[in-house]
Order: sequence, then structure tokens, then C-alpha cells
Amino acid sequence: MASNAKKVQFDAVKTLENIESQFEMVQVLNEKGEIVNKSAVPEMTDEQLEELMRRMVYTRILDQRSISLNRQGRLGFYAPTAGQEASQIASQFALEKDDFILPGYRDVPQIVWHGLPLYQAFLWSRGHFMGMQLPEGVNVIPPQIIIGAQIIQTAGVALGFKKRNKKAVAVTYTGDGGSSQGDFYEGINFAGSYGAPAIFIVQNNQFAISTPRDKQTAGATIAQKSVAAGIPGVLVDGMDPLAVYAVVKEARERAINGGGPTLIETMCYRYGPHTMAGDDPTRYRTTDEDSEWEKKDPLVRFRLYLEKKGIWNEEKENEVIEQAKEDIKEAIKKADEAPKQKVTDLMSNMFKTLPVNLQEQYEIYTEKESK
Ligand SMILES: Cc1ncc(C[n+]2csc(CCOP(=O)(O)OP(=O)(O)O)c2C)c(N)n1
Ligand SMILES: [Mg+2]
Repeated sequence: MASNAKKVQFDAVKTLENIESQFEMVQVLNEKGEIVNKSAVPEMTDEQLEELMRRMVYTRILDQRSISLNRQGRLGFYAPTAGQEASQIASQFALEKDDFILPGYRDVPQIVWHGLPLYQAFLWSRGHFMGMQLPEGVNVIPPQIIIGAQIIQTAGVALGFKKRNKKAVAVTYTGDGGSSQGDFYEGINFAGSYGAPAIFIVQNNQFAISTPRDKQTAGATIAQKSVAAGIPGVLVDGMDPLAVYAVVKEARERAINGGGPTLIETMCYRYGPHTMAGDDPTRYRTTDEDSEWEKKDPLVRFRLYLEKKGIWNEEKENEVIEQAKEDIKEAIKKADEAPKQKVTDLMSNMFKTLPVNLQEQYEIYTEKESK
């Protein structure tokens, strides 16, 4: 039926469509390892390119070994990372040592590459307090289990940098699920209001445990959430290490030069289960979907690219694999050597001065533990 309604001068739906259509995915390297966007290729030396590949291969091995150590009962909590190497490792690679990382539970590799000794990451997995005693100068906090809680803290750390005129950024990671939390909106909004040098990275690995991405938001992208906060937002191919590096580097430059925070959505996939606690991905996704994403693998495309440039080969790859296995063996041995955690440790690590009620318990447990 033809409408006689007066033509309105505004079109809210069109406005939304206009905004959403602006968020095209940044890609530099396609699945075949070819450059598809010359103008976005980041400035990196051959040494840096090689080091980034080395770290990604190492991290894939760390994931495989962590899964098997978990199955052997030698690790506690573990959230697999395979598939997310470009998103995780290339983003950390774009940071400086002074930058501060506030990770989620899947982001152990980034904080290890930021300086946390591997044996401490293993102790963290076991819930051992020594895994949370961060060495001086390693600018990270232990991975957050509460979805989104680290996002608000990131706004605070970033504001601190700004107030102290420090040329550094606070970087946080969350997931597609995390982007639905109230904390997410509060954090990006606050950082935007105060022009705080923060980078909010949402690793959109398509699922929050079994909940698919399309149940998180009606938005076409998560990157566009930046619009409401009044901050720049970027959607990037999270399986492409060069694209991830480029957008994080750019966001960092803007932040340290007073341009405020950026929201980055990395489009990626986790190959494994959500965690090693027993979820079964075959119940919520298809093997076709898995293999479609595996074709986009970040290691495969980066390897192809670097081999063509003559800076990577099988020998280098095998060297890294052996090194990773050796380091992991050493680190788990060192974690095993940590003193067994005591109940009194829990109390004395939590409080500088024990409250009266705990003082009594402390004495009881000190007595018990001395036997
Ligand atoms: C506040 C809060 N709610 C619920 C949970 C339980 N939980 C743990 S992981 C998870 C899914 C998170 O998914 P996403 O943010 O996409 O991150 P991913 O695990 O995919 O990396 C949920 C709901 C939690 N840890 N914290
Ligand atoms: Mg997710």
C-alpha cells in the first residue's frame, strides 16, 4: 500500500547503516600470504618479521604443550589459544616495555612475551600465589577471570599514564562475549571522556563458550561500539599478523600523542575448546566452520609470506619448536619446585596486617602446618 505519510527529514535506520558500512575489515596479508593492501603494510625490519614469526610458532607449541600438561594434571586452568596467535602475539609485538597489559584468562601468551617468566604463568594456572607475584618492571596484571573487569581498570591505568605525562599505553584484551558486559561500555566511555591512552582489544573468536557472536549484539560489528564512546574503532582481520600489528601500532601512536583511546576488534577463531574444563565444541559449531577458519590460519599465511621473502624456512621453524619444548620443560620443572601453597600463605599474602578474626586462624594453621 502506498504510504501518504509525510516524508521525514531524518532516517535513523539509514544513519545506522551508514555508520555500520564504514567498518570494513582491515587486511594486509591474505590467506595465500600475499599483500593485498600496500598502503597498510607496517614498517618492520626483516629481523622484526622473523621475530614475530618465531613468537607465533613458539606460542602454538606452548598451546599444544599446555593442553597436554593440563590433561596430565600438571596444569590447572587453561584456555587454549591456537588460532588467535596473530590477534594476541602481533598486538603485543606492537607495544613497548613501558606499556601496561591487562589480560583476560586466554591472554597468557601476551603477558609472557611482555616479560612474565613462563614458570610463573604455569603457577598462575595452578592458582599458586607465586604466579601472581609479578616481577618489578613487568607491566602486567594477572589474567582476569571475571569477564570485562579489566576493562575499567585499563581506563584507570591509562588515565594514570596521562596524568603523569608518561608516553605509554594501557592495553586490555577481552572477547566478543566480554563486549556485552556493562564494564566494557563504562571502560571505553570513561577512557574516551578523559582522553586516556588506552587500547581496548576485543578478540572476536566467534563464541563466548557456546554462545555465538550474533547473540552478543545486533550491531554488524563490535568495532562500531566505539562510535557511542566517541573514540576511533577499527575492525581488523585477526588472523593476519601484519594487519593486527599495523592497527595496534597506529592506535599506540595516537594514544601517546594525546589522541585518546582506540577500540580494536580482531576477527579470529579459537580452534580448541573454550577451556580445558570439559566443554565440547562439536555441540555448538560444525567441522565445516572449523575448517573454513583453519584455511585462514595466521601461521600458514605468515609463513608463506616470509618464505617468499627468504626470511623463513623449515630449519628455523624446527629450531623454534625445539627451543619452545625445551623452555616449557624447564619452566614446568621450576613450577614444580615452588613450595607447596599453605593456608597461612593465603592469609599473609592477602593482608599486610591480619584482621583480629584471621589472626586467631593464622595461629591455628601455623601450628598445624608446623607438624
Ligand atoms: C562476569 C562473568 N560472567 C560470566 C563468566 C563465565 N564465563 C567465563 S568465560 C565466558 C565466555 C566469554 O567469552 P568471550 O568474552 O567471547 O571470550 P573467549 O572465552 O571467547 O575468549 C563466560 C560467560 C565469568 N567468568 N565472568
Ligand atoms: Mg569469544
